[in-house]
Amino acid sequence: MSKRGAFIVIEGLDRSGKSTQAETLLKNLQDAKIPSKLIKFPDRSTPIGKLIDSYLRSESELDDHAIHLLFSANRWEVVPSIIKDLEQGTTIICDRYAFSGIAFSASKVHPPAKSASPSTFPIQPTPKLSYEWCRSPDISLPAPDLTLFLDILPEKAKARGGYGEERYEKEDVQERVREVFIRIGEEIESSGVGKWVVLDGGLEKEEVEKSIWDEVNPLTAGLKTPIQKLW
Ligand code: T5A
Ligand code: NA
Repeated sequence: MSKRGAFIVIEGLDRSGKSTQAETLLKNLQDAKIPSKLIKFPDRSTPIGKLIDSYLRSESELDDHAIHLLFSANRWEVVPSIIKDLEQGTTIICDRYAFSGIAFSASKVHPPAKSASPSTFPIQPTPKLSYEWCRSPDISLPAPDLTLFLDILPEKAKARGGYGEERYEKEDVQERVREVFIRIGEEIESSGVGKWVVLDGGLEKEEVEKSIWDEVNPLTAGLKTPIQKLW
């Protein structure tokens, strides 16, 4: 059996440098003559992606369940092409994946209830969608062989260009999102399906590039193992 390409996902908070690093990695793979391709979610170019784009820009409102399912459908519509490319030996770099889907949706909370007497205790916000519910539409998607999670403190991400323009780019949201990402990473690592690596996204671009290459390099020879499924 000939070798297949590796499925590499780059995840992280908003402005952690995912797109910058995904493009650099593509260039480095191409320079090394490794057949490779970059994809990104949400893919705003498809009919489903256009609905997502309008929602993210706050130009439209959608029920939380409905937008979550659209994000998932936007991944499922690309699955046949992901599998075909991997089987033909192309390595895929994927800028965000199902993990963003879970982290952002499971972080949505109800606004605090207006009580008659102000409480002296901090009230824990209640999630709108459970973690399990958020995970279910993405069950059986192709599993990444490697997920690189670019970790960054929300306050540091905020200082970078363009922050605050889209719906979820608020510090309290990003802090909850980061917590969910950490939980997902622990589950991936203990499931034995694919590898989850946390990298410091707060470093200089060139340093992050190097830490990514150290992780990706062992996969550039191609893989003989079958493509696995998420969870
Ligand atoms: N979402 C997504 C869901 O809710 N559900 C889902 O299922 C999915 C897939 C849009 C939103 O959708 C949500 C999550 C998001 O809130 P998007 O289209 O990926 O997702 O968002 P973008 O706006 O394209 O990307 P991000 O905001 O996440 O930014 P990146 O890609 O992490 O960061 P990047 O590379 O564009 O860099 C940002 C800025 O920082 C600089 C760059 O030059 C740029 O100006 N920078 C650095 N500066 C200093 N040091 C470094 N190391 C730097 N690296 C980059
Ligand atoms: Na991006």
